[in-house]
Amino acid sequence: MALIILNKDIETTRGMLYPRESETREVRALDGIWNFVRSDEANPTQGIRDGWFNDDLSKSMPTIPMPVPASYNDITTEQALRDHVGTVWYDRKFFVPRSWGQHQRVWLRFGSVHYEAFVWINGQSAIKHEMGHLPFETEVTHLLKYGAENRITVMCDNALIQTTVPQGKISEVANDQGVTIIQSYTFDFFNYAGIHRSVHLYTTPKTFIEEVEIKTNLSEDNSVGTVNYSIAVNGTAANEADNTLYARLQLYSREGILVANATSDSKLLGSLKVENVKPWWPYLMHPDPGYLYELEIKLYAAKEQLLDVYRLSVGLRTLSWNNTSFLINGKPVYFRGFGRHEDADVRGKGLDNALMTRDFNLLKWIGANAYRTSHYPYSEESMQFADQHGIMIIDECPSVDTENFNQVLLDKHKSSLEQLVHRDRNHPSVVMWSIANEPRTGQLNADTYFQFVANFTRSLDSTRPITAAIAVPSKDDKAGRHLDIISFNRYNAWYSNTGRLDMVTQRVINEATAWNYKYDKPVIMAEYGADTLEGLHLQPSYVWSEEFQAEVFSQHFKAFDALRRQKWFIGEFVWNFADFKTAQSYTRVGGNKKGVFTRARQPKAAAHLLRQRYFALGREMDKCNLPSDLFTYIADVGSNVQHDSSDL
Ligand code: BDP
Repeated sequence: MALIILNKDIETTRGMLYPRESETREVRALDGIWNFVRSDEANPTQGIRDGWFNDDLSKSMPTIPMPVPASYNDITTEQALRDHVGTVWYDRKFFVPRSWGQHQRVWLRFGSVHYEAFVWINGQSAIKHEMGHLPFETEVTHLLKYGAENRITVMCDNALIQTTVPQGKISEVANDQGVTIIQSYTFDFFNYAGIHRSVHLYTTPKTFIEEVEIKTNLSEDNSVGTVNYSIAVNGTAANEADNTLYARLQLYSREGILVANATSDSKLLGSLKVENVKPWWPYLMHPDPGYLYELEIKLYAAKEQLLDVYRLSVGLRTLSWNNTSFLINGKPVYFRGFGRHEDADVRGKGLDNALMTRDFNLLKWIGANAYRTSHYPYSEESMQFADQHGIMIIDECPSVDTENFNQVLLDKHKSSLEQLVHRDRNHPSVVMWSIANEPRTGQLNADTYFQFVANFTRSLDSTRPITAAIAVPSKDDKAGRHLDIISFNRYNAWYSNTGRLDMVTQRVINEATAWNYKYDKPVIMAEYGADTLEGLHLQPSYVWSEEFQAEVFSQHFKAFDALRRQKWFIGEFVWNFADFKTAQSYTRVGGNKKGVFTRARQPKAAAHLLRQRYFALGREMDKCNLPSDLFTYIADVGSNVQHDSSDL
């Protein structure tokens, strides 16, 4: 293990736009049922050596059907596939219209493949990408056959080692027949793998809008907004005659009214001014949260020649923070939300629009205004949803339980943040970057390591604060001084002092206070909770019961209310939104059951309690309306009815 870690430059990526149709672009999804092969664990590179990508996979090996997008693990009934370690293969055929072969370029884009992907088109290598949960793309214009059938082949490797993000370990262990390969990891969510999000083919003109970066601002009274833009172009026209390109930008309100426009010079950057602006507000902080404008960008070459059109949703808001508070549009924010997972029965971490929509409905039902994308970036589709509904996001990179800090790991960790910032920087819902979950920040080297990671993230985006969810005791931590906001995770009455409801409140107050005392920065409790088996009722409350979860929450609420009186305590996040699958362990009954909702997205008893609290907080702080069904009618007990123990 290297003792000295250097802040080296990494291979840079670029800002990636979500594939959208326009007058100048076409988009086609390659989602559907693909053919699939599980490699022999003992021979993971066989497919490469034998050239499985040169022809249909079915010519090399028997294939099975596999849905895309989805994790492959829970699709069949085979334990060998669920627990597979190493490579798997996918392929499918598709047609490309003849028209795509003329005067344009074609791109292949994956929303995410976990963990490493190797892609071939018609047997020729197209792209390789390492890192789950993040998109990647490449030009395939020269690899495609137009007006003809094509084949795409993907090899996916799920192996996590000490230099992947997140880290894992692979070992050979004796079993009853000989030896077997075991993947282990310290985090508890199941290492689902496969083609997790949509695969798109899309066209662009020869010279096109490749990157757009938006930064917004509001006047002090929130009445005038500014949209600062900068555009990067890719293409032949750009190389040959840079100085003849310009962009026309038009900003439309939600109602489709033009509210601002601008024409850039050849630098392709500038700003638009919006009078009487409608700022982007979080859910329940304003009667019209998640207000988005549409920015239409038209790229022109000399003589008014329209080259490309791209449209992007824009929310105008400001963020600011200091050592006691975090403000949006000048108003202090108190976060009330969840840590979550992308996880569901059968499809694992595969994108599912029905599930995503249900999850947002539940978030709104319960009165949450935020979540952290624990412990990796979530789908781009969910980021768009959060923009539209005013749900604030603490956007986390895939670094979990980071330890054994070394140079290769640092370079990849930085790359994961660069890819994340490049993907998500234009989302108004993203209000903070989380650079790690529960890193071992007491270890030697953690100080330098996190200084590099935090400063690198700041150099990519200085408009959002940086946090990390830390679980080492504050006295041992070496990373907090590099953060803007301190988040901590702690399981009082669960992992420590199990069952002791009388040992929660004061401990939470003490720990939050210690963090604030050490770093003089705002503090969030980013995880607390208790495993709860749906339907298990025990009175008096006992661990794993629905009663216990509700009481653990309630003991935390007392602490949060005491802490809220100190201005620097700015948020509470329950672990977890819903039950989720984990690796097999005797501490888990069918997975992690700390969900407020079951894995099927139905409320446990504590959900109703949490809902009353989150709306009560919204009422107190942001004067939001309360839903009419928040409190169940019980009895009309007159206001002067007195009760005491003699009633019993
Ligand atoms: C925390 C981790 C989270 C786990 C949780 C738990 O950050 O990923 O799921 O513990 O054990 O330490 O429930």
